[in-house]
Amino acid sequence: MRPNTVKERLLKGESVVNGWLGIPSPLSAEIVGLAGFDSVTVDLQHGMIAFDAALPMLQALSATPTTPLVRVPSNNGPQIMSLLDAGAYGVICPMISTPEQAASFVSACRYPPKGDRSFGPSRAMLYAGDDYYQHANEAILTLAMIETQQGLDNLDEILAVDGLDGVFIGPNDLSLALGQAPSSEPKADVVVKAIAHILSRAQVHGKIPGIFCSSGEAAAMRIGQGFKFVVPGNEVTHLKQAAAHAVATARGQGTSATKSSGY
Ligand code: 3PY
Ligand code: MG
Repeated sequence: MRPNTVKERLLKGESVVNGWLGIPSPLSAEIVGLAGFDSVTVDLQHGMIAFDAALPMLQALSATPTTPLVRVPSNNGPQIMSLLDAGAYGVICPMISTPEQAASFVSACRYPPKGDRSFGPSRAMLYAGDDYYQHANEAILTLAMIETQQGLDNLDEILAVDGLDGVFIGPNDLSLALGQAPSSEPKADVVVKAIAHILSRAQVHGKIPGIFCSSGEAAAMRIGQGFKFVVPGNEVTHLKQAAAHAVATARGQGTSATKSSGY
């Protein structure tokens, strides 16, 4: 099977930088896939992307050196399995609030006896190779999003779920859950403390700590704190910022640094 180099590096304790796609375009996927990211996530939750658009994006990512991941819209087994069949090498699942939800998510990503994933990896085998089935259970990366109060309350039990590789913080939803305005770079004490708590509990459990960020600077800061899977904003933000900067520069108005929630 084509190795999942991102999962291998994460398991060795290395940090990886992940790109994020919200525009339903194989061309965008190819451009971002060639930009140097270790992995790239096709976002079917908040990106404008459904399965029919995600499939050619995963194909476009295959033409690049990056590892293809997806964020699913919800903890829905059949949907998770379809995206794995389409060749995703890892799944980020939003709004995981209980260990039962985490276990059900992991189960959808693992063939029996480890889970209840149904067999039919038609495109995954084209990308991965004919021995996909023998290695998929170990190779597929599973990241549960912690972004609810209940997820925080049940953090240790979620982190103890067998087969879950790591947790991924959604700072916008986490801020909302803690009574604050959504932000990819939260400053409120209660959110800053919650993020530090999730990081340290993930480290104690030996699970990968990941977090969504809004910029390269913010992602570098998170790596400095100990996060291993970081997202320096999505391509929508990058396009918006580069376009606004080009217009402002053309008009001699200097840089217009736009504040962004990361989307
Ligand atoms: C959040 O910030 O809530 C996210 O889900 C980021 O992707
Ligand atoms: Mg979220």
